[in-house]
Amino acid sequence: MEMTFAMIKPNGVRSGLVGRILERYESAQLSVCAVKMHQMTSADARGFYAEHVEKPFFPELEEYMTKGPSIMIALGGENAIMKVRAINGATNPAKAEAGTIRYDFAPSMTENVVHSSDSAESAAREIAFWFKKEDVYAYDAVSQKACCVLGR
Ligand code: FUP
Repeated sequence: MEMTFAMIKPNGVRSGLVGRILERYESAQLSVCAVKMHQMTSADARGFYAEHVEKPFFPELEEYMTKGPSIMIALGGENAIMKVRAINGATNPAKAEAGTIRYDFAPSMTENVVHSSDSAESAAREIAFWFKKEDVYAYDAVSQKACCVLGR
């Protein structure tokens, strides 16, 4: 059982895709373990995308990510990290497989609608970046699929 971080980016929220995107994750036996809506500041974007700050595409990415609220989500379940990457599709929607979120909804590489962690290390960093520990519910506590987990 593992946890990953996913985000519905500003154009996904603005286009009314929140319900449809969450449905895809939940239909894949993933549980929402934490969720919040938040509009990134420039400081947020620089921290969250620290590895990209010096890249040529960063100014455009920063503008996009700060222009409206996103939905931040921690998702738990079996193989959660790779499952969500597969459901989202390739970073560049032109290369995304049919039936993925980016194939269906993303207009461009910059405005690619969703994010998800690419490794266990990224997942841990990204969940901690957006959520306080006590606001992330254990997968088992949410899904009730394992016994003996009470509260958080
Ligand atoms: P991903 O792992 O799919 O979130 O993608 P990356 O971490 O490589 O990139 C983060 C975001 O930067 C992407 F969602 C879109 C943007 N990006 C570009 O706009 N151009 C690039 O060449 C690479 C990434």
